[in-house]
Amino acid sequence: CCALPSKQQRRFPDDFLFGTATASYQIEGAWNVDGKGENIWDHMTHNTPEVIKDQSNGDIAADSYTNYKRDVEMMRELGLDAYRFSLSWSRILPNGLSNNINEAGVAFYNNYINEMLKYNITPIVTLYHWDLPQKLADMGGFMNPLITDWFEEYARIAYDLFGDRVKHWITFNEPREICFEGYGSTTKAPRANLTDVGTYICAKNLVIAHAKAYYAYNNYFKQRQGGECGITISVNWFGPLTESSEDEAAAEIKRQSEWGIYAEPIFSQQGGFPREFTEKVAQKSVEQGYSSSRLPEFTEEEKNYVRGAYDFFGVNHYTAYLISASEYLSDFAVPSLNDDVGVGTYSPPEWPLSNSTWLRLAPNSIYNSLTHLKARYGDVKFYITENGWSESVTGNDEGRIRYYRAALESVLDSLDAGVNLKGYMAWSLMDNFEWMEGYTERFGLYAVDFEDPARTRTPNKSAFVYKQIIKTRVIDHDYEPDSTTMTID
Ligand code: GBH
Repeated sequence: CCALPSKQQRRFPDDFLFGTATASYQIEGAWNVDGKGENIWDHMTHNTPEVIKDQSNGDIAADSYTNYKRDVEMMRELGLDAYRFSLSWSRILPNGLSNNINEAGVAFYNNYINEMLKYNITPIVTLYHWDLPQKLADMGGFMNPLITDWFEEYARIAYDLFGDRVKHWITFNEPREICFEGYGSTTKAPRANLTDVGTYICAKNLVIAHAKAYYAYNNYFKQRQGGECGITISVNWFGPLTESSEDEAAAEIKRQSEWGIYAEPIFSQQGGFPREFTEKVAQKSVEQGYSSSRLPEFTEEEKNYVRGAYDFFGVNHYTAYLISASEYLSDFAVPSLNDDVGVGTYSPPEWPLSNSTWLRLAPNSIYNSLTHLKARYGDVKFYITENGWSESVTGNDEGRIRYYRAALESVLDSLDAGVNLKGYMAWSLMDNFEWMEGYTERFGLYAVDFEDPARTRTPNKSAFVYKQIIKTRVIDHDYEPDSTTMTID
């Protein structure tokens, strides 16, 4: 009788926001142009270039400061609903503090935002994606509790300047990378390597800074401006290597140490740091001769202030790891977060590897992460604020296409499971300065020619595939673009 559809194709909701994400230091360049102040990435790459794989820096990067209209043109070519980018704190406040607002920096962001709005592209703004004003680093950065006031003042200035047009605010990008990588080890600026307590002091100060910025928005701007404010946390999936209760417990403590110490204070009912992890650090600290735990406590007042300080949970998701209690081969510093946790991490070699050592295509990892977060924290509103794949090939980037299709199937599985997921941002719109990896790893839907003074951008095949998914709201695994020329539909 009737023609059945050849394939069961699931649709993304019409109001689901498809976007791409970038970060100021990774794309803008213009590091000392028009009054911008120095930040910790300018400082580190200029003073110790040897810490960056190719000795490069973000002085020019993709030069979005000059090319911002081309960036918006690419957003239009892709048919994006939204674009997530970050503000450079020291471009707006050159010394980090509120007394000196750099009008040229403000004008740049006004132009960028207005250009997006002209074409109905929704700006999603991150206040802090790792480029701390150097002056604030000189005063202790996230080790100094005053960071909570410095950040709140900066946030208020940003809401005041841009909040008439920006309705989605993200306070911090990836607390783990700020705290563990920047303060607890040496894998991000400022490379403080305070392995014993750096991560933990930063974690407490950061979640309080987030909460202050959240309440500043909620109490003084939200009614007039009508937007929302949340935080983005890196949530990779950490599952047990075997079904043993030891491995399950190991995976749980690993999750608590990776994202729980930032998510639990904000999103849980009870507030404060996660329980098992808190007990573990306390016990280790006693064994090591400390008279109190290396993990700071929250006062009851602080706990109550921070919990519930969100409108949404931004998730940066890339991959998964399998965790074991027994295969623990440690060359970790003692004391340190990894030593406190004391578990083994395993990456199955059969999971396809990207051009980054840490990034494999893991099955169902978005679904596993989001359903876990929903079970733990309740019916929170989520956005995936980053997800992407590095590849050495430009042009015919089949590995990236396979990754995005798999990821978006996992997004649909999450929606089917009732996760309140409102949008998805691909990392990244274009190739950019990949932190310690310099320009050796490429995540762009558009390739950037960093040898070319014009920083010409050229769409990879994945750009055409993503565009088709956004347009049709379905994933067609057989789709082949019939052209290599981009147009604006
Ligand atoms: C994101 O972090 C960042 O938000 C974004 O700026 C960045 O460009 C993107 O990832 C791609 O890397 O080299 O083994 O020490 C994702 C979390 C944490 C992943 C640090 C890479 C380094 C691991 N990142 N990690 S390793």
